[in-house]
Amino acid sequence: VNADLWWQNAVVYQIYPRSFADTTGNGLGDIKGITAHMDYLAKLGVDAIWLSPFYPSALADGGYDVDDYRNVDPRLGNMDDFDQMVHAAHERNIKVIVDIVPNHSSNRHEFFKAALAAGKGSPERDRYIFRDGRGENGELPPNDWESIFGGSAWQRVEDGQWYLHMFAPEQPDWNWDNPDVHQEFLTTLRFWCDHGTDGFRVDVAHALKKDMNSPELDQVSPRDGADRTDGSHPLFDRNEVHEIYAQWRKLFNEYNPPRFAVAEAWVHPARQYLYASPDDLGQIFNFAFAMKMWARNNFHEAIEAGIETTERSGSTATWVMSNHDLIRHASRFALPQIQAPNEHQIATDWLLRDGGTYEENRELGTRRSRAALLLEMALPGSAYVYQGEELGLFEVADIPWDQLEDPSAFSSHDNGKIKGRDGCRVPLPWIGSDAEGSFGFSPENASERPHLPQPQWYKDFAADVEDDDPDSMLNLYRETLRLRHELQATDHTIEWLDEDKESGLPDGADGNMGGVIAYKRSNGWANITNFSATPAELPHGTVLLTSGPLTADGKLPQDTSAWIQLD
Ligand code: TEU
Repeated sequence: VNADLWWQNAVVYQIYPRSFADTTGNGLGDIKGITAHMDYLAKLGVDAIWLSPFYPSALADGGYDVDDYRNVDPRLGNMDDFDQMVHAAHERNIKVIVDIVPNHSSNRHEFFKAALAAGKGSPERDRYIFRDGRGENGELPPNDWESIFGGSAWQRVEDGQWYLHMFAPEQPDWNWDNPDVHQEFLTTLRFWCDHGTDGFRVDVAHALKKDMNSPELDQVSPRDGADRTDGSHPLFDRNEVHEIYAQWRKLFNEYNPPRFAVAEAWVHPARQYLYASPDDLGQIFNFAFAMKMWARNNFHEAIEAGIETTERSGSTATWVMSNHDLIRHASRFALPQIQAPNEHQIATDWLLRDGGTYEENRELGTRRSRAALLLEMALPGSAYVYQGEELGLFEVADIPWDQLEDPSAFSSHDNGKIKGRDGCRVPLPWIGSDAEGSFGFSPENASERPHLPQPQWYKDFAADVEDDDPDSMLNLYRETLRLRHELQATDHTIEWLDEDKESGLPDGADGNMGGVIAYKRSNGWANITNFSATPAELPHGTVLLTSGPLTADGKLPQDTSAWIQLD
């Protein structure tokens, strides 16, 4: 195996640094907290960690509002801590990926302050997207666009001009028609490569280039996303964005090994290969996998979309069940009527419903999560695991409104049900017996509480509790990742075993997740998952791993997966 291609079948563990582990007691996770848990990550069996932003930030959007791209938030540590963390990871053969946020900076970035100070028409202002307003005195925004978090996508500044922000007002969009912006990001990428970083996750990679002269501007809005898949939409997934990534790729390839990159780009499956090509970023998240994981959809389509991107790009597929933007999948699966992952809408009532329903739901969500893990991990390509999913954590549905942090919650507040993305970002439980404290997230003498409140049920999900329990989610993840390494085939193909795959799929109206999903790898390693109500026959071979017990007559019950070495 070519060592440069370490990422092709990697299991990448996403760390949301402010919620991982706090060593200073300020209630925010920090870089040293990651270093302190490197053995935990090594034992889990991950090949790489990806760190969500840890840069200086006012946290208007959980750190995706970056003040300074080439530094560590002082509350999270400093560059020495970062270097030590990379060293500790590399010692254990774990790669380090950082998050790069090129669509927007924060409004506290040095360049944005300069843009405000230098005024209208200045070269400094041209690094962002400033326009005059409409109306007699320019008091109306340049157009009626809504931002992705809700509200106008334009914010007025003191001299009367308006700047574009696709996300929060604190996140002004960079102008990628300006060469300074290109230069600034090349400098930043080089900075992190030189600090030993192995790769980058590129935030909203499909949004950087906008055609602000398009005659169609009044028919589109950032909030609506891209509805066209030929590269001609004025705001998203424009072909010119690949000129940027071709330049980045040249820089990445100057390094040994070449640096890795994965695009976060919500584009049509038919356009994904452009980002995944070897001349481009090289890999792209396949969100179809997460999106199809609920009633009335089918996995076959999502898996085929991922494999197709592989074939068209020469990259490998990616699989994502959860991340810091999506409702935790254990919760999505715990409902008879499974929720879409990005609706940010966990009704507080179901989780807390009286009469034992909560326990029942919890059991269902756990069982389906275990089955989904085996389904995911036998697939070729990279699997992205979000911190806490290895503990089987549920969404924290009952964070009081006044303690929420996420801007997507506040902007939709009047709906009364949208609680935003904080429920999957609650600081991790490490020590179950520390229920009076912070479940081991912060040190004992901490001066601050964890930045989001932890629920009491965390006591059952803490890492030390699960470590001791052979049947825990944590130990299933460890065993699954270990076997996945051992069994990995040399190619990136699958062959479906459930030939009549269409007819096997119920429509999910009764709340189940689909039918029987079975495939094999070229070396005879097969996964069979049964999401239907009828117990399924196992194919002939040796059972290597199951997500739960088989029936008395050796069949695979509902919501269970098995790995088989075929005869
Ligand atoms: O997300 C991009 C993005 O499109 C999401 O915001 C998505 O639309 C939203 O979560 C609704 O599902 C990236 C980051 O992952 C996210 O955390 C940031 O808020 C966003 O970019 C802005 O930087």
